[in-house]
Amino acid sequence: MTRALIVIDIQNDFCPGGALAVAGGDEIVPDVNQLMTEFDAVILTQDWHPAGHSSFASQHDGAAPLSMIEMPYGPQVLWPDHCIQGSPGANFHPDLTVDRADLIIRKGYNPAIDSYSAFFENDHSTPTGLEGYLKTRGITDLTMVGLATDFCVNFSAVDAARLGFAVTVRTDLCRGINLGGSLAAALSGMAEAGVTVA
Ligand code: VGL
Ligand code: ZN
Repeated sequence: MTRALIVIDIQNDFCPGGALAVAGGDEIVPDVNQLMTEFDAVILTQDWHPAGHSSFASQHDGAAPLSMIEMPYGPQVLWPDHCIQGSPGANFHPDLTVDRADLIIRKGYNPAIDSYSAFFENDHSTPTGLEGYLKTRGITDLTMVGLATDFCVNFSAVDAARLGFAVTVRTDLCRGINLGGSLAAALSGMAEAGVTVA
C-alpha cells in the first residue's frame, strides 16, 4: 500500500481576503503541513485559470457571481474572477509547505471548461493526467484535504473513488463554500461514492 496526501487548492484566493474566500480556509494550513510528514507522496493541486475564463461571471452579460448557467458540458456555477494564472491570488497560501510536494497539478487552464476535480475537467471526460501519475507510481490510497469541501475536494474524491483508489477525506482539514445546500449534498455524495468521510 502506497499512500498519497492530495492537498487541494490551498491558494490565496480561497483564503480570507481572497477573491473567492472560503471561511476559515487559512485555519487548516498548520495541520496540513504536519500531516504531509506522514505520507509516502504529497501532491498539491492549484486552480489555474486564464484571464477571462468561461466560469467567471464577468464573462457573461448581466450574470451575477454565484448564479448558474448551462454550459455545453452541463450546469456551471459562475464564480467571481479568481486564481488567474500568475496572479498573487493563484499563489499557494504563504505558510503552506510547498517544498514537500512531489507534484503540483494545475487545473482549470482550458478557457472553455471549468475543472473542479483534480482528475477530470467538468465535462467528466478530459483527464488532467493525475490518474496516470498516481497509478504509475503504484499509489493506491489517497487522503484529501483542502478547499473547497463541496467543490474541488468533493469532485476530486468522487472521481478518485470511481477510478479505484481507496479515498479518505479529512473534513476537519477542509473548509466549504456551501451554496444552496452544496455542503450537505457533497458529504452524502462522497459517502455514497465509497469515500471515507472522516
Ligand atoms: C473551486 C470554485 C471555483 C475550488 C475552484 O477549489 O473548490 N471552487 N474554482
Ligand atoms: Zn476555479
